[in-house]
Amino acid sequence: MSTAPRLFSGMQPSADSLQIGNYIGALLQWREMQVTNDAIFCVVDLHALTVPQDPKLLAEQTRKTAAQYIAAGIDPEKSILFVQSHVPAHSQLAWILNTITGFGEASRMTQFKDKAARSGTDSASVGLFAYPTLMAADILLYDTVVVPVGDDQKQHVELTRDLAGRFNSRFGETFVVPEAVIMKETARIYDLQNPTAKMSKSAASDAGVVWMLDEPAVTAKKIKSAVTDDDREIRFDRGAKPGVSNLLTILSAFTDEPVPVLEESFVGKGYGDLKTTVADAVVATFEPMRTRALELLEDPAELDRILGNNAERALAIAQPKLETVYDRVGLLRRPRSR
Ligand code: ATP
Ligand code: LTN
Repeated sequence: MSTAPRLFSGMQPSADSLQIGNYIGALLQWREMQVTNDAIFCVVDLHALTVPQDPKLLAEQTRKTAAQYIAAGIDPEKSILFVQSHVPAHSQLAWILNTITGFGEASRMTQFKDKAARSGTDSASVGLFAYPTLMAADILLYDTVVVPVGDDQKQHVELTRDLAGRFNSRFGETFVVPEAVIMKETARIYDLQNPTAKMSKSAASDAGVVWMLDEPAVTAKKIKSAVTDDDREIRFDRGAKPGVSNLLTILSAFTDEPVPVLEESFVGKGYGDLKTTVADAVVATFEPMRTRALELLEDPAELDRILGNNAERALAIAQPKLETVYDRVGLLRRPRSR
């Protein structure tokens, strides 16, 4: 038995490729945290269904997302890396949690309010409304202690903590109350063409999005076309110089050099030098990852074997927890036929 703290995190398979923000804001940190934690990483395909997806694409996007986790250094032997829908206990526990979640409480979730406002509240689904209780199920099934997420998910982890406490006091000690570990704000990456908007997998235009699976020449071209400003100074100033600041953040993440050291090294140099340096650093890291991901995708049977084994490992933890929950709330156990 491992005594390292249990960690759980996930990402939606909402595109073919992950973007540089997913890498810097999530994968890079997951890779470091898997060393000292008993980590579980999930491709949350059920969550992706909360907004319309193309059924012809979703399964492939799920495979591709898993391949990119591995290519970026998530170790499916040490950590558990699995697909959410392969472990039915997630939907089953989510239902139970729905029954102890207040309608008003769920209505206060800002991600729901934002996403519903974007699609028009009437066309938002009940699934989108219940997104946070499915996320709570993901976390609580595994006795998770540590939940690394971006700032935007903090409210969902707070809800998860409230639900765990509520369940425990109504039905007896069952769940571990988890802690959010908020990823560094300095790891937030912005769109290269619109450097005040967060870079996102589902951006309307992909001109300012750097994909892990882009060909190196495309990546370099996008970075060299990044929007900057009319000034000439290479200095971090998020308000006055969002484009240059974004490039410095990216370079800092890929080289492990603090931003002030980078600023110093660019004294007397121009934006062209900065962009070339960033493009080289990103390509040097992403090219081998892209190659590895494509290799994994060329052998779907091997990838499926990995995902199948890992789903079994997840199931072995989740199923007994679900059974305890069913007992605690008073569901009749299914008689086993002999
Ligand atoms: P979507 O557009 O489908 O919402 P997304 O690219 O915004 O996708 P998510 O799937 O919501 O990404 O998030 C996955 C992880 O990547 C989260 O941990 C999130 O904090 C991180 N992440 C996403 N975009 C960025 C970004 N621009 N900068 C830093 N981290 C990011
Ligand atoms: N909602 C998260 C993805 C997610 C998650 C989780 C993160 C689903 N289930 C459990 C941590 C723990 C997101 O959009 N980044």
